[in-house]
Amino acid sequence: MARSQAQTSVITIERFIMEQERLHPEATGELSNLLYDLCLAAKIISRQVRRAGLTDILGEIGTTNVQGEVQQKLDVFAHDTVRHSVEHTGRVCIVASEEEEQPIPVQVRDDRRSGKYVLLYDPLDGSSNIGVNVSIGTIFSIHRRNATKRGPGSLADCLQKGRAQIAAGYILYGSSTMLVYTTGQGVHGFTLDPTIGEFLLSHPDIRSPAVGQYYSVNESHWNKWAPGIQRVVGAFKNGDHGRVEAKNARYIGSLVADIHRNLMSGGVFLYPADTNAPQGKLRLLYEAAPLAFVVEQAGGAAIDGLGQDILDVAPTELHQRTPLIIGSKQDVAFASAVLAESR
Ligand code: AHM
Ligand code: MG
Repeated sequence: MARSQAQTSVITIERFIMEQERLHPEATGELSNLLYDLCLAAKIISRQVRRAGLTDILGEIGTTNVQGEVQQKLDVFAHDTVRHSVEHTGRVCIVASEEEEQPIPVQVRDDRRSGKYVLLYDPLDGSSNIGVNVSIGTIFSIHRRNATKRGPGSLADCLQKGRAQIAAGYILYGSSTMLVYTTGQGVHGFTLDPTIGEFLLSHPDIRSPAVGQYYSVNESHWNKWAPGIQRVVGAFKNGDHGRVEAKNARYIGSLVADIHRNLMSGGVFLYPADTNAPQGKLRLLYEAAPLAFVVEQAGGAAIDGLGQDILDVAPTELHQRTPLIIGSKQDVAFASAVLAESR
């Protein structure tokens, strides 16, 4: 009896989202439906990512496969899949993706019913890792439209502070496919069961350890960093007189995978500015802000190393870059203090 109950008492992501929505009597269900749309996109992208190693057999990118379909690059495929899964539903007024220079206003058939939400996403982050079978991810960020009221949204609707996000999350195509998201009430993780095609609640209420065991940074850039960053990374590596213990290093070079590992096990990830990339490499709206929302909701922190929390940075450009230090709260606080002393 107990055994069969355990086997059937799984919580699908649909049920979880619905139960969360019931906590908000004012909710219209539109955000829930948008999250369902993203789940569907995640499953489609996951299926395609799982076949990535077969492109040599089934057809090269740009060639026509046996079904007569042109093989798309996976990041373009992921961009289109997310876009197509949300643009006909009337729930979003504009989408913007790291793959596309300009935001894509969503035309609405009926002007009285214009989408309430703005979707920003990085369709396939770490795509240079696809060819070598290393984990990659999709990152998404949802805002309420705030600049326009009806019709398609505008660039100004996209340029909101991370603090205004109403939901954010990521999909990690790793040893299993996971979807991790927050709507501001903790962080919850779901694992895709490929046999039934459902995301099942596997990691409820994820909490980031206050002090991390790992530091994650591309140390090949050491000579291009400012002295303050060198002090911070040196302290994570060697310890700093009781202020911080020496940590172990882990760096995949695939942001979602690096952040996910550190979220689960405790750690700090850094992508600082350097002399070649004075604004840093990562994008504020598609990468830093959504991941900062997730990590803060799990009890961690995220800063730009220039004196601001990532969630308080006001974007001025769609593809704006930012330095990023993110992860376990005490480690980020230590980095912040050392950088302030070095300024
Ligand atoms: P991408 O958006 O072009 O995929 O680049 C972002 C990726 C992140 O996943 C990762 O954290 C970073 O680039 C790694 O950069 P580097 O190779 O300089 O360490
Ligand atoms: Mg990216």
